[in-house]
Amino acid sequence: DSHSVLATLDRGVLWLVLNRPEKLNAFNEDMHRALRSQLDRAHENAAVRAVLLTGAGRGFSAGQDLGDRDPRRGGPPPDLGHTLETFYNPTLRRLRSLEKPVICAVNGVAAGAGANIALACDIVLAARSARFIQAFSKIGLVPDAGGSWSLTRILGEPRAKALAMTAEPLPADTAAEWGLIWKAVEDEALMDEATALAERLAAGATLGLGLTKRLIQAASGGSFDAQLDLERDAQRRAGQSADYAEGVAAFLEKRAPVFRGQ
Ligand code: T3D
Repeated sequence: DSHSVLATLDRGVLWLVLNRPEKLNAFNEDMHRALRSQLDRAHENAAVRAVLLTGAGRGFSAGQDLGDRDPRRGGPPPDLGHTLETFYNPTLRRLRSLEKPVICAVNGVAAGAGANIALACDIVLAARSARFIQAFSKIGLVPDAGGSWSLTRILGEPRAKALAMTAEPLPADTAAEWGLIWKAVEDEALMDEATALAERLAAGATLGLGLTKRLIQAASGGSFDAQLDLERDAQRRAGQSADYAEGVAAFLEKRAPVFRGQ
């Protein structure tokens, strides 16, 4: 088993900790495989009702491990289109398509693909000392791991271009002010807040939360009219779930609902 991603299932929350702290959790192939297989497990295992992604040590992730891209070793330049298609893109697609809440606790610097993997999660909390860096331009690359999409969708072209072209670090507070993340919290409070949030969501009506994620992601690509149809279809499914029946019964009985994720 790989140690580059630590995984624990606790109270319905699958904790995934990127674990190459001496490299600021930079991605090598082993870490990619480990993260991907844990996300597949999150998809397949009904006992997983939320995912909490964070990093070990002082950083969240410094993106691609550049030690694996050393041009001084000789040989032809790497085919980065191939590495994206093989390693990064399946993980990004899995994060977005997973019909369960994915919370990201950005515990420190998030650079390059590390920043954009965080931004692809559903709810992002960041330690006040964390920074988001679109580091790509410093080494002649373009934003990947979904960054050109998420930065532009969320921030608009002016800020997206400036961040991507300058690679200036964006402090967590500014990221929150700009709506790039959910909130910045005191460093010491980050893990407690993220855990409480993940556990709350893991105790929620999982089917409804998964459909909510799908609807919101579909919204920016479609028309109001098409979105009404998607809402109708999703609500039809949610309305047949046991958790919905429990939610309404609990409301009428003036008690807290007990959701089972079904
Ligand atoms: O290749 C493909 O498949 C295409 C996909 C590309 C996706 C990408 O992510 S490209 C962008 C890659 N990432 C970067 O360019 C960021 C590089 N790192 C940095 O700029 C800085 O490390 C940070 C700003 C993130 C943090 O700075 P600082 O001063 O807090 O830490 P540091 O001293 O630079 O780093 C600590 C250690 O981690 C250091 O090792 P050492 O000297 O103690 O042995 C450093 O070399 C190592 N490290 C940091 N980032 C990476 C890394 N090692 C390998 N790859 C890294 N990306």
